[in-house]
Amino acid sequence: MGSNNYAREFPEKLTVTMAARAAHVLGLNSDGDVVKPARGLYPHQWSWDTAFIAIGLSAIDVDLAYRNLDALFTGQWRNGMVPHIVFDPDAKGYFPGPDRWACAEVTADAPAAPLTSGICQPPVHAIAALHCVRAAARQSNSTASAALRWAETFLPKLLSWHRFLVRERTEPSTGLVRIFHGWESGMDNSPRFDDPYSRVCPGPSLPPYERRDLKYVSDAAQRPTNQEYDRYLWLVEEAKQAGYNQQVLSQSSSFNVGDVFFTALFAAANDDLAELAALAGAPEVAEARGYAERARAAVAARTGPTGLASDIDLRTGEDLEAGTIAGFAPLIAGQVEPHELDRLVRLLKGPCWAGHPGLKWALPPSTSPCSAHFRPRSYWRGPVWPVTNWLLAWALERAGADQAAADLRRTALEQVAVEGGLAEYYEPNTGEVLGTVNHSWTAAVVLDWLCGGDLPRPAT
Ligand code: 9WN
Repeated sequence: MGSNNYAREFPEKLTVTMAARAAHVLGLNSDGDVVKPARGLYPHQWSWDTAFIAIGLSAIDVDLAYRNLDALFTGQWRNGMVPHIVFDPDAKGYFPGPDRWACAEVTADAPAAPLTSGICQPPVHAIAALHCVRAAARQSNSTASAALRWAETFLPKLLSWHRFLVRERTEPSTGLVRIFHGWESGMDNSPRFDDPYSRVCPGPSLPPYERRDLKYVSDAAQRPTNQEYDRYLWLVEEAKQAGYNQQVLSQSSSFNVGDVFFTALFAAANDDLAELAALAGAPEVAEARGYAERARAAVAARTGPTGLASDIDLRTGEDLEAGTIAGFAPLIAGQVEPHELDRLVRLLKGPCWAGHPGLKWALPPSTSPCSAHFRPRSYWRGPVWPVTNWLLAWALERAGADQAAADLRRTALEQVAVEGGLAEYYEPNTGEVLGTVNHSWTAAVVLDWLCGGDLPRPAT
């Protein structure tokens, strides 16, 4: 599914300025070919960031997009897991770094080089790969054939990653992908995880540590709290203790959540994997379709009467209803019935989400402003994230809700244009830029919105 090209709806000067700025930010955050999420705060390669970065890069340099995906997968584990961070040995200053994870010391599954973290993030890489291949196909015959050659080399790595998630992470009774750390969701301190985290009790053996993230944000309230960090670090100790063995962790981890948003992205990624396999003439089309169907069914089973889905705490069986953007998992998972789509669009535009009267921009915050958990400045507890706007708009367009997708993208672009910066996240009531101001995935989604997709069609 190609994105619409919003360049045709913005004044040319603004489009050129924003696109140039977005490309500049990606350059600013690059070390050689590898685009990191942000200088200072995130100086290594992150897993799902890399997929969005590739999507943005595909509009301007598709070979560079492939190289970023390939670089990430040099850190792929022998069991297929794509780690959430691939460390750059020359970049210092992020905590927890490779010493704290100690993956290669603890398990033969982890590569000795490059060093990596020991958990994963949402599997959006097949979505990015297909996006790149389609972008290349629109550019020229030679880029189209080069794209197929690249896809043939990338496909086995994607398959091994998806098979890991099926074999090691799919919880049999719910069919949901389980996560052992809030970082795996990509929505670290979302109130989705408050209850499960309340049961993570750091022991006295938690080694001392110094947070580095607070050096890079102007206000600590925009980041997770120290108590949350203790729990994050404790889970790293538990994972090491289990030798990063997934079966052991499924019994021992004090955080064990069936994540509906992760599972929904897995469904969508398998649809795209099936399409990539078909394009490359590979035999795994039916396998990927089967994974997609099962993941979609698991999300559907967690969808309540409101139309939104909820996570489950697999340790206690508790439903985790927190009014977060992850509730839109059924939209992300795809193949929603027309009446469900209507309802999801109404909810998304309605007074508890993008239509809330207190919001500066009609964009869905990470937590509903109607929820008691809503905190407008605190990371995944309320701010608006351009990257989730991209995902929702992409899913709406894929479902055929073109107008809703167009409205969301246009407003998201306007927000970035007016508020300035290519921020990691935005305060929903005031529009203030929060987190890092030159964030790669924000730059990448802006580039895709402005320059990706089909070229503008002449008016008829
Ligand atoms: C921990 C890089 C990453 C994103 C996550 C986001 C944040 C890291 C952190 O930054 O997490 O992985 O240190 O806060 O929550 O989604 O991938 O941009």
